[in-house]
Amino acid sequence: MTEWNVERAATVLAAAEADRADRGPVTDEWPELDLDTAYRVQDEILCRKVASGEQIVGVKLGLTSRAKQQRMGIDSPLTAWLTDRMALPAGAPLVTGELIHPRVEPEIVFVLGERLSGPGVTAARAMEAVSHVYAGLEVIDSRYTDFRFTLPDVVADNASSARFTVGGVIRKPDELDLALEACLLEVNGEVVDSATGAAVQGHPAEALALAANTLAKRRVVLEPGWIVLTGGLTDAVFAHPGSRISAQFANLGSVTLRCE
Ligand code: OOG
Ligand code: MG
Repeated sequence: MTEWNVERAATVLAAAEADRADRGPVTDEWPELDLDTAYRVQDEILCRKVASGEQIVGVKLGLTSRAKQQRMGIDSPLTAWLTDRMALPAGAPLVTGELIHPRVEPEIVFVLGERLSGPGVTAARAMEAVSHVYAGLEVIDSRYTDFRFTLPDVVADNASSARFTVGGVIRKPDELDLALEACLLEVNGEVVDSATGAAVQGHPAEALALAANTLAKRRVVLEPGWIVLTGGLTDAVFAHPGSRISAQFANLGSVTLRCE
């Protein structure tokens, strides 16, 4: 039997992504996989992506809202990497055939104007580092069958990251009360879910502070220009070919993905 290690887990998960072939949780075969090692798998997958020409554009938080935590059965937030390969330009379709079983979720997205480094970052300090706020849709595509995973599994799998897109309205952070920012999630013009920014850790700035503080333990500093996805406000919906998924925000405008 081959022994499990960081390299092997990275190879297996990268292959699942490249081949669009879902698989069982890594922890089924490697039950000793702990959280620190899972983050090393995540970093190893990132290193391989960077070596193949992708660029880091920021980070995402996952499992920051109760809606997401309850659906996935995991109650602790996590962080993962975003690369330029994942960014869908405005108006570009979501090509579902490139992915395994994509789901889409509405998120509040920050762009940093300054470096932000933990520990000790408060929500207020985090907001000072934000230059812009956008409406976003994240496309998640777990490499695990039926999105069934434990916390170390999903961390190793770069938190199911696949694609993301942001809306056309850019707001300054001090123009808005993001806790009260309302969002409707629509599929083919019908509202299927709704939330306010408070769904994400009470305020999306809390999620950003959490990212800065937990990434500090891995010696990662959030850099100016980085995008930060603060986590799904609602549960995610399946991206079926032919469907149109949009998030309508009260002040951040709307963002739509046409699924092919
Ligand atoms: C894990 C990724 C979670 C979020 O915004 O909560 C996430 C998953 O649900 O597959 O991106
Ligand atoms: Mg997300």
